[in-house]
Amino acid sequence: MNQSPLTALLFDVDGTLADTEKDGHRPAFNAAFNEFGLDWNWDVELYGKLLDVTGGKERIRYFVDNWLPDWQKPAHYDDLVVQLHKAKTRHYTERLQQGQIPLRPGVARLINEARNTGLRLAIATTTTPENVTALLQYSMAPDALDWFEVIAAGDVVPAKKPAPDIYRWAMERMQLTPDQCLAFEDSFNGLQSSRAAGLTTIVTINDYTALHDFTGAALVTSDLGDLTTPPRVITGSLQNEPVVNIALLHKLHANPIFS
Ligand code: XBP
Ligand code: MG
Repeated sequence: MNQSPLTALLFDVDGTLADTEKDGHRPAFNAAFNEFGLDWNWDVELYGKLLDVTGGKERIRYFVDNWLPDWQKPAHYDDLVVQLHKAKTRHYTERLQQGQIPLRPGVARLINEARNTGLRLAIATTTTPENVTALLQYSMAPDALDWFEVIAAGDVVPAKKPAPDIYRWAMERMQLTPDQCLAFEDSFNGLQSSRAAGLTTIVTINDYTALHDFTGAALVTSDLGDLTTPPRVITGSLQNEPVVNIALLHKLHANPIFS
């Protein structure tokens, strides 16, 4: 039971605000590998396995260590990873600028409702800050960056999700405690992170995360839902609300029933 009134919503980005991984991050990594003359190609299935590790630089290292054990790392390997990742960020943000990645169903609606009812908003993500800026600006609204009080992203904390640090970092800056907030996630690692930070969490699944273990979520749905297309409930209840709306958030916050 959360004793304090609901004050803020903390959103993950990748997989939660938009389906960014398969057609956004993945091709951007491949474009960077190509640019550097590396014949590495992360297909859709392999990328699903690589998503076990959060953080793009960390993911490249995980791939090299586990899929290319015989590859001779160059002397400048650490720098190569940094440069590859910079190129990947450029390719990714270019894709966003071209408007290639829409928000997931219900995200724009819920964020508008939250703004209209005075809930405070923040981002807590593993991804690079430029990626968040580009997604908010090009997929949400030109001024959407101003709607979020804190953007907690990337390397601001050394321990990425599933560690709770990024959520704690965001709440510290907002001077809020976990029982004043709700988190939105899409993945096992994300849920581990938000729960370890003490946050009641709503999960919306996607193709990569549908089979993850979401024990501890207050609600698991296909998406947030729009008035024409309600969400499919996987665990929990919409409590007589048609979609994941602010009324439901208040109910879940006041009386979270964890799966
Ligand atoms: C997101 C990630 C990120 C992105 C790539 O996880 O794992 O690594 O895939 O971003 P979450 P960068 O949604 O749990 O925060 O390449 O910028 O690291
Ligand atoms: Mg995510």
